[in-house]
Amino acid sequence: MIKSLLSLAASAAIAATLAVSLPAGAQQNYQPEYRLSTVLGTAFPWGKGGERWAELVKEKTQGRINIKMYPGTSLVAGDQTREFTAIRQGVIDLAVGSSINWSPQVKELNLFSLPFLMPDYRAIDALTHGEVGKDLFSIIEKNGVVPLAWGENGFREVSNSKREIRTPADMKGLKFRVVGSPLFNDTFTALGANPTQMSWADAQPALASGAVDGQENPISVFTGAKIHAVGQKYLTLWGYVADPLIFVVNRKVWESWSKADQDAVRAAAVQAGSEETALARKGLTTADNTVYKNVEALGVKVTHLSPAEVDAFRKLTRPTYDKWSKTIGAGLVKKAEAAIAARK
Ligand code: X2X
Repeated sequence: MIKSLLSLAASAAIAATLAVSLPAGAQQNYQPEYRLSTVLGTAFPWGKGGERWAELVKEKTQGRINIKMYPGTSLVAGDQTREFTAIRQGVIDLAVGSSINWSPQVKELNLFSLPFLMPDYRAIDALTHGEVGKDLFSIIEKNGVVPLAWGENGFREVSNSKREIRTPADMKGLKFRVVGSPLFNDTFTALGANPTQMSWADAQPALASGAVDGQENPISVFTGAKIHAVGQKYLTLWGYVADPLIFVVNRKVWESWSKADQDAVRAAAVQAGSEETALARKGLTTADNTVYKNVEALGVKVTHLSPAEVDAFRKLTRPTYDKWSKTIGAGLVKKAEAAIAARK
């Protein structure tokens, strides 16, 4: 009797110690670690954004939520077009992902890949920070994933190893690595080029070996991955599409957190997203164009197109725009066009 009372007291003491050693407010169903997926690591604004989100979450939840980042989409073996499904299924707990990589599952996200829809940064902001952004978040939510904030990969510029691109004719026959949304195949085919889809993990060796002649990515990716060093000597600034990044959480994980912690994770995502966007745009504006200068200093020929030159590309890709508008939804595309026309 005394013995069992003693052991009862002992286990109560152990329980009390355990409760004390848990951080304030932590619930038993919190995991010791949450897995955050990104494509790019900390050599790029994208990975820095993920790292910053994790850091801010830790701070704002007093360590209750501990996030580890897995760049290289390593949680899905580099297959970035499977990332969204993995978040939905809980293989991934959180992600900072590109609209392009998730568009095979969320077809409305193809909006940002419509060629020449967004002429400048204000146009991107008019979409992501307006009604269109809200609509897209509710679509993502309906797909079983909780969206919290926007970030940015950037305007995607075209590079290659063969020759300067000034007109669509210059692209004829060139082999380009394109990302995993079929819309990109259509766009490059319409321009007379030879597109081939592959993951970012496969793209780098393909560029290095010359299996492909060119690629398209934001300049921060071009410089971060140092692809000038594998012969990408020509870079044309045509700004034909831009991909925002979206900060999201798996729904079950989200629902396992207290309201206060949900608010903290959301506030951290908004802050990390806006810092990341600023970083992605740094040096790429008329006020500060140091990035272009730095790329030229690497021996890359940087070609700026005039509005008339851009029009030639726009004209040839218009049928692709129209075809994909139907897939995205004519109503959403109209709303986006109106928001861009009215941008401040
Ligand atoms: O694969 C790409 O080109 C990248 C890194 O930009 C994306 O993940 C969309």
